[in-house]
Amino acid sequence: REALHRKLWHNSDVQRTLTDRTSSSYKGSHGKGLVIGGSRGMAGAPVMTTKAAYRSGAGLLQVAVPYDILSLVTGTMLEAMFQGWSSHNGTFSGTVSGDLSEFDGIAIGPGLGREVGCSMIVKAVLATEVPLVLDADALYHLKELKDEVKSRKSPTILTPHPGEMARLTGCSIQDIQSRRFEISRSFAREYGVYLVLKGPYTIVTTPEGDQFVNTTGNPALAKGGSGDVLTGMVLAFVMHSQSIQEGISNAVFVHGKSADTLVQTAHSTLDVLATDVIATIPAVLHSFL
Ligand code: NPW
Ligand code: AMP
Ligand code: MG
Repeated sequence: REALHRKLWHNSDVQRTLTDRTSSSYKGSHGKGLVIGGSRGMAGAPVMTTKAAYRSGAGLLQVAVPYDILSLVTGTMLEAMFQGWSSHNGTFSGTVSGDLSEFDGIAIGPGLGREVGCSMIVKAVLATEVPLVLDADALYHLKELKDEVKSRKSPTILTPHPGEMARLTGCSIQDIQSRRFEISRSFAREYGVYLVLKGPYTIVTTPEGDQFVNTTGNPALAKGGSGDVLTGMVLAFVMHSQSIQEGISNAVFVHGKSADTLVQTAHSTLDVLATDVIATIPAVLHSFL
């Protein structure tokens, strides 16, 4: 029988693998990232993703949102560069139709919406040879893009919650919850992706089927926006880490540890906002670096 590699990811693993900047750093050496998402009514999601990515070490971030929310989101964050895109009848224009290979990483999905035009953007992004984080509505569009996922040569990271995992696999949510390790492993191997199955004890599975189980987090994270924050953290950590798995596991750990820190200090599990989690990333990182 094939040996199963399964490990808990602890504080000591983060301490061992998290690397600081060097004195010769410049903004381009820590990751030029692109966040694609947002739609009418879900303008906040890509902004939270981007803020979380900047708080997690990204060097330079661009955000691509539909033109109709561009003016709304531009004022929400001074450090990021915003770009617009539009999609009509299956074609799209704007940043996302240009050369995406200049980026060190792309995160797509938070607040993106489910319009057909958005699936064209997901398809275009899958075709670029850049590490990619697919979350939220990008996962919805993957239903029709399975071959494009399988044929990618750069790292592909999927961050589904159990509902999204059920949609991706055609299993019920109950099935997913009762066979989390097994379903994650067969999916990651079949599609050649890093699979982050979220929830308490989030499991990170590599394309080879190795599994790393997170040891932080609490029910304060069961609130709108938590996943959008995690997506930005995964993007940033992957861009500045030596190993994709270490980057993902560290992002998941710090995300959960931020929520743990909040409830151990000034909050209850009832009142934590996703933006509070972003604001607590610095304290957690400070404990390691
Ligand atoms: P139910 O019905 O709740 O019991 P979707 P989404 C299930 C954006 N956001 N365990 C759930 O079950 C996101 O970025 C924007 C078990 C339901 O069936 C996306 O673009 C925000 N089941 C978009 O909203 C803040 C679970 O999955 C289905 C589960 C839609 O994302 C909020 C729901 O999944 C939000 O992040 C669990 N742990 N979790 C903003 N401020 O702009 C979920 N389910 O249909 O993919 O919807 O996750 O809400
Ligand atoms: P999303 O559903 O996409 O917003 O993602 C929710 C995020 O919060 C994921 O990172 C989950 O692992 C985390 N989360 C949600 N509920 C809990 C919980 N009860 N305990 C620990 N983490 C949770
Ligand atoms: Mg989500």
